[in-house]
Amino acid sequence: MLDLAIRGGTVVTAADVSRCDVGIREGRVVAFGEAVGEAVETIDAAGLLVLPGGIDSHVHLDQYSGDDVVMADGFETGTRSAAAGGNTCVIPFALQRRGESLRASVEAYHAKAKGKALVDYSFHLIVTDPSPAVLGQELPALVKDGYTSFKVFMTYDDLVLSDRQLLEVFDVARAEGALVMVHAEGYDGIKFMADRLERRGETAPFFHSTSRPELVEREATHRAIAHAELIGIPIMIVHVSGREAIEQIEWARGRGLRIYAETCPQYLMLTADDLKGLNMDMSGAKYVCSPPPRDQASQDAVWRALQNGVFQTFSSDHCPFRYDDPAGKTGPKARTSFRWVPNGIPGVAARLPILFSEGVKKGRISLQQFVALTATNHAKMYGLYPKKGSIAVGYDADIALWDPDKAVTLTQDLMHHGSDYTPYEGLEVTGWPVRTMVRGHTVFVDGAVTGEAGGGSFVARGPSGMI
Ligand code: DUC
Ligand code: ZN
Ligand code: ZN
Repeated sequence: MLDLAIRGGTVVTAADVSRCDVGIREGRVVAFGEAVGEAVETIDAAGLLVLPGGIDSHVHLDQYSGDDVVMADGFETGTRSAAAGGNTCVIPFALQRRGESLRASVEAYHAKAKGKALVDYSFHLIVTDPSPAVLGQELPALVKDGYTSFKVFMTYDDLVLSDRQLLEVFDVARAEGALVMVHAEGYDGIKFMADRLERRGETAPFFHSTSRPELVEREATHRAIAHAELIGIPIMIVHVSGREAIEQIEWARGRGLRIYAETCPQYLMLTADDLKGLNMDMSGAKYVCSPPPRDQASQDAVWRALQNGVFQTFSSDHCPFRYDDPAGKTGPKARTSFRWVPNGIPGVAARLPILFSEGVKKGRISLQQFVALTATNHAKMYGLYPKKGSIAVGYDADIALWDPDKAVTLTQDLMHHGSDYTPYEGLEVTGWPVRTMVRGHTVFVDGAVTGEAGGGSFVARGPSGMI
């Protein structure tokens, strides 16, 4: 006897679309076919799509962001928002602060998450202080413990690594079989531009985008690729914003290098003009993220790259701050210059509806590409496969039921997050997750969050399936 049967839906994986039932027992898929037999509970999925739950492999939750700044989501509200957006697993970051042991930072993030999450979660490491102990002992031990990916930054005073340090981290990743995610924006170019803009009195949030033009992203992307080639590892370039970085990635692929890439909803839906707000007022801060949104030509390039396989993953880069809050986007320091506006926007709940509506419904990508870009490839890239990321016998029953024709206007209320705004307010989408199930348990249904804090579990990850 099954615990649960999902009957009559259209099941989509990264490979196939089929009309069949899904049988679930003890949180896992155990049967898949025309008729899966008796079950204690049945969900009628007629007219619905049965998709692997979204895996968002790039979210920030409860992450230290400066002494006077507070991130708007911890693990409870952030994963509630994830569930409301059709996601069953998220991978946030454990940030090492300089001088801190990496192991201690991982333990600190576990403490933040304990008993809070509604969906399953894992951690990428952010390495900011690659000391001999971190490189020689901590990273190798943490990779063995299931933290098989780490992010490095090429910008930000508190996070930036030198080229030498990047090479050293890359070398450890090679030796340990870990995947490095790179934030590719050049530190000195940004600093130079920001100083010059401030001297000219150009301090409104809009100038955040001027201070980080595409070419600083292009230059850093090229440099990261060169370092990866020198060491002989694949890398993942995260949050790619536009055509200049895409050209570098395509160039590298043409040379036979395994350079992976991720993009995010903001690079499809927003442009630098959004940062102007109303007449260059502070409301532009709602759209300040890094890299910044670009222009129409770059949006077009991002769509093409999603279609032709340049991007493996589509993530939210959910990095939420409140707008009307002294600890958020409009704090006293942020009002003095774009330089101090916290970088990041919420998006974990909006990611899937945006790509479904703008991508699948508008005929730009197939349903199978949607599943690959939002779930399967995340699982393969970050070592969650073959446990998560698809619907198949033996996999966790992480499933989202979608009404492909439901028309919805995105509003703050629908996001269920801790931020006080969504950058996508008013966007009309077609297609909506009507039920989200984590290991067979419904955590969101018909607009209501039903999951409980602590229902989500930590998942130790294996090596990337892509290296
Ligand atoms: N990088 C991210 O990955 N997220 C938000 C801000 C940033 O710089
Ligand atoms: Zn980043
Ligand atoms: Zn991010």
